[in-house]
Amino acid sequence: MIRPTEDQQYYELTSPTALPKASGFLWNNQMMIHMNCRGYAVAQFMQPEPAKYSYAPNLEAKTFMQPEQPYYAHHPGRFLFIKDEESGYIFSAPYEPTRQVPDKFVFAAGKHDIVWTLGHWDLRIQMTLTLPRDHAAELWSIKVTNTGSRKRKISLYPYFSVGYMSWMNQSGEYVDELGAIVCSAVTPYQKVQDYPKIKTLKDKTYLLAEKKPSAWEVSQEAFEGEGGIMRPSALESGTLACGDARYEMPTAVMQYRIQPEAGEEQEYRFVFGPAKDEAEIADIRERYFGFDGEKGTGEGTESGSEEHQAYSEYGFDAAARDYAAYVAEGRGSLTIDTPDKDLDNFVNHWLPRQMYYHGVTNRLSTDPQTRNYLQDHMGMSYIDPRSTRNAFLTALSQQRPDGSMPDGIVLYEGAELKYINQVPHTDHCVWLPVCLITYLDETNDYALLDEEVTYAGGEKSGTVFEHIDLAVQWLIGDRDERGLNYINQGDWCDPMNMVGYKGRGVSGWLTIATAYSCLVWADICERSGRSSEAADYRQQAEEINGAVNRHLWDGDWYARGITDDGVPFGISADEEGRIFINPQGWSLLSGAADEDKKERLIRSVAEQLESPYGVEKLAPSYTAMREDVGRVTQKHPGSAENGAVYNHAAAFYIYALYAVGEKENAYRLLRKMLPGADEADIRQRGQLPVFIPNYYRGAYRQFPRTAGRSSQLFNTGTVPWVYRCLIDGLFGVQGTPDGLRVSPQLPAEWNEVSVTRTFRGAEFRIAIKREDGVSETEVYVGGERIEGGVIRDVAEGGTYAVEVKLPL
Ligand code: CEZ
Repeated sequence: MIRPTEDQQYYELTSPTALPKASGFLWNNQMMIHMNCRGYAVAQFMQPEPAKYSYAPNLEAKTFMQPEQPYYAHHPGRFLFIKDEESGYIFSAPYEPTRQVPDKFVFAAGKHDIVWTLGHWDLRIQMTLTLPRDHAAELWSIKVTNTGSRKRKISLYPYFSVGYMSWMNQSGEYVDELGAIVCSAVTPYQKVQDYPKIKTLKDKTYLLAEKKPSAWEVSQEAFEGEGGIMRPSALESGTLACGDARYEMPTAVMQYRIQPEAGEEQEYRFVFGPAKDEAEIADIRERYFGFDGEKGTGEGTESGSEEHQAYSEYGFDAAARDYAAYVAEGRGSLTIDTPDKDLDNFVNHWLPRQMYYHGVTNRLSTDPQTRNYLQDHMGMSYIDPRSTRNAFLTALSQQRPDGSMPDGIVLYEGAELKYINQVPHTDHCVWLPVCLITYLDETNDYALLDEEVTYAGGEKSGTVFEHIDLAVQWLIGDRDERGLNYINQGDWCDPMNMVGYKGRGVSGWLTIATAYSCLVWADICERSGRSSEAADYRQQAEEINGAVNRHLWDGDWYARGITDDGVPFGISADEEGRIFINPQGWSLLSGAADEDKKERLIRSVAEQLESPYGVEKLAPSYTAMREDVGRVTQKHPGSAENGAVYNHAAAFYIYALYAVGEKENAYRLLRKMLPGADEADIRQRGQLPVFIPNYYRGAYRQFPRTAGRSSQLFNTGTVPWVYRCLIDGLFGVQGTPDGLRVSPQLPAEWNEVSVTRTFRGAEFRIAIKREDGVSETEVYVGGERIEGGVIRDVAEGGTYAVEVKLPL
């Protein structure tokens, strides 16, 4: 049902119905497209605010990317209707909207393209989607082969949904000179002040065809007629009516009537996307198809001269190759070969790709949440550390002079803080030291600390060191008389908005995270020659940990917080929301939990939060609003922050387990982030292992039927943390100021592993093996034992053969 291809470049799904929501995604720095296996699509592009060019069939709400979005009959999609002219039989590729199950179906989610291969009615259909590197457009190739033994008479109808573009103005027509269907709209607005922005928007949606079609239809209603989208009436007649749309909902459908001989293959190529005006569409035509529509006349294969054809292949194919190169630039710094092939595949191919997506697109937001921005760029430390460096400088230039961080980082002039960024959260400063350490581990670029940056407002300025120092001081200072951090309207858990909105409630997790921030910052101080500051911060962490243990330890685990009214929650006395994952894992990092507490809380987590799909964020999930906790309790039980296996939080916990050497627990939970290996698990999650979703449904003990179901949302802070779990924990190949520290924490079931780690311009080929007679980890380079396991003086361009021996 699902399998990676041999070259590991694709994950294939061989049924359109087994995992109906399975999907892949592609992006470039202007856009993102989420492609479902059945042909549905969600695409957005940045101008610079996110916008659409293929819309829902009704007025759509603008929001950030949401989990578990439903598909429906008229959902935006990219389809090919096929009609056998002799029998009248109609089906569609890849599967929707007609839902005829083909004899053969392969959906291949790739790194730089998405490919469907179908066999049905003696026809082989291959649809391939890729993107250009540098602008918002979809590049489609559709190949149709007559696999039967006789000549056929068929019609092909590529159908690209345009949808409800605007209530002010929408229309569409076929423009012969462009060889394109061009749909036009005016983005709705009302304020005169908005006009200067509105007039610059790309309000056209075009479907540009390399080969001139025999006919077309641009009115959605005319196309569907009484048959509806599953059996459009317009397909009944010999040719489409060549209609237009005049303040009618547009669509983009073309028709190619062809008569392929036995064995003959025909290829059709299209560009679909947004444009400002027809001149831009003409440019795009020139760029990909290399000749204008006028010369490209003639039907089907006769279109264009040989010469033009060759040129056009170059433009289109070169763009596809260029995009493949772009995606390949996002390779990570770790290649593994372990007994667990599914993990290898994910880590070597898909995990760095998902991190790269975050680092390049900022989740298609012009004001990413501060914590997301910092964590997404933490991931970029492993891919393109220069961009991490720039991200830190950008974020710090928006820090307030009192040390606090804003709720979002504005990436474009004039962009505004939207959605959740208008709600005050108190955790943003935590992520400065916590994410910076990864960048420093990778690069050793401690010189960054000396860069001078102004604060918001532009009056005050200070070094990066001073900025972050002030941020840590701000966290330390934002505590109550008990020494616990105020939560205001949220912390990492952004819908936890009513614990402390009256100004008194505190966050247990945030207090623990403040202690951990102090420890991390102390390490950075130490390594940059500031030993006395380091000692102070360690002292500070100890003091905060003391407060944590005094006020938040509940006997077997830590409480999540104390409300405005002084009520502790996330404790054994609570019927719902009795235990939360975040305080537990972070207390291992901050050192609050001693041996005894560590054992107790790990046991409690395993008993109350662990499910077959990973560790849940809280349990039991709230089934009713708790007005002293907030909006999080109103989310459906088992969804999102209300007790899902929220992978971001699960990754923190796994990271913490590695930090304290709990390698078996850590690996077991890490493995649960991926679907499989058995078929029942794959069906239950409903997702291909080409990304980690932001959550799998939780509330396993309350609602087992839905537990495990993937949110299908690939925007998540999980991925850089999983990478850190692998680098710092499982494979133990973490950077230090002196070099590369090699200290793997393999699960007992693994005897042999090999790892290639690129690090500071060098390559380390590391062979790890369990051996008889070995009592502790032994690291060798060129046959020589390395004391302490730190390989020093890493030479740029060097290759190191490393041997690691582990006890049996
Ligand atoms: O957003 C994420 C945030 O982007 O939720 C995380 C938080 O740490 C991330 O920064 C945990 O709360 O407003 C809402 O209710 C949203 O649902 C967000 O909580 C959530 C989105 O689901 C992510 O797309």
